[in-house]
Amino acid sequence: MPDTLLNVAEDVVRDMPIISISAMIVDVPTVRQHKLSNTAVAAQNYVIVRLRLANGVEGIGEAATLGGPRWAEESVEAIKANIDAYLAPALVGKRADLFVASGAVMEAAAKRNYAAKAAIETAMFDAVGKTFGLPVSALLGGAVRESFPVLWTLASGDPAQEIEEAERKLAAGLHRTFKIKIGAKPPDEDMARLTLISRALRERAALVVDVNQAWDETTAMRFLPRLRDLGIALVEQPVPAWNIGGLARLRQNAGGPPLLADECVFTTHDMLEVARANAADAVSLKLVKHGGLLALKNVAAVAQAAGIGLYGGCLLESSVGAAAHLQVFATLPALAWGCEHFGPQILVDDLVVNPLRYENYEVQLPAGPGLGLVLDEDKLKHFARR
Ligand code: MUC
Ligand code: MG
Repeated sequence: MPDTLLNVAEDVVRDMPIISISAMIVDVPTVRQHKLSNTAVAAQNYVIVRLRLANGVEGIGEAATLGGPRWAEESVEAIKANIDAYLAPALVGKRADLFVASGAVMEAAAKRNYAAKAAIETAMFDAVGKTFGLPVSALLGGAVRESFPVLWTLASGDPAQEIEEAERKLAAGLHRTFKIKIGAKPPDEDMARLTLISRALRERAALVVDVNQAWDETTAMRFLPRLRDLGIALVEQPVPAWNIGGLARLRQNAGGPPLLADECVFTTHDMLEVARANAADAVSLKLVKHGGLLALKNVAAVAQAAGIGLYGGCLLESSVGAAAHLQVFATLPALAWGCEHFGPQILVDDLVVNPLRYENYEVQLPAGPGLGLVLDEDKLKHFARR
């Protein structure tokens, strides 16, 4: 037997235990207010996780929220509390490279808490990748793409501002697909807003909308054909997350654009239910919903088995969370609907010294070991909640 291989394995076992996990809350203002159907934000709140291995390497991860516990049930305060009191104590001393076993440890320590678990698992992958000099994508099966078509979301609610913002993005070669957040206002007002945006942009850009669960089935049945006539290419989560039957009926009978499942798919079980009901054309994949990089791949596999397209979703992450998504998106055999990781660009500043790069309507997969990022300690201090 080649001794050297055995020696390497012994080193790995010795070096891989997690010796500490810390969680800090940061609040980063956005360049403008971002309005969804059920909340509006002027700052993004994140928990940054720092996880240290016995070999001295530090891994980082991020849990994003949107408007406190309004988009999903986790707030940054709850995420930090549950990491500090339950998840970190359960994992300290365990080997960071045993990702599946660690997932089971976290599952036993806390139910759901998907954003918290995803941030910790991301930090484990980052630390192990840095230890071996490998990008996280290599640990997840290897990258099949190095850059991703990326959209920009229009969400001020003011169509004149939104058209001007989209024109700037188009002129800069940054984005040519725009997602418009609707559902905060009555549907007729949204249709008037979308008519202006569609008239101004539809010849030069693809348009999609996100209703964020705001309509009931009857309203959606009435307005989905209007969205099709306005040239909308995809409609995200028009009805409440619980109404998977309604989503299926709309997909079959409304004659509207293709439907994207978002808030109705957190777990593999949710994905299976949507697939069985033929309720969606595509699914939005997000670490905060699925609970980690491996779980995201599992949800993607269920979708793919059912012929449901994959879309790289976001929750307005900074470069830390966005890079984690790109590392796993890079390994998906198909990502038919592109991605929406424009988050770092809507923040007044980023948390790393080497932010994600955007060019030619795409966002680049960072190079280098782990996530490929280096935290900016000054910025972290500046945005840390006191
Ligand atoms: C969501 O529901 O998709 C992602 C982009 C954006 O503007 O809002 C988020 C959440
Ligand atoms: Mg959505």
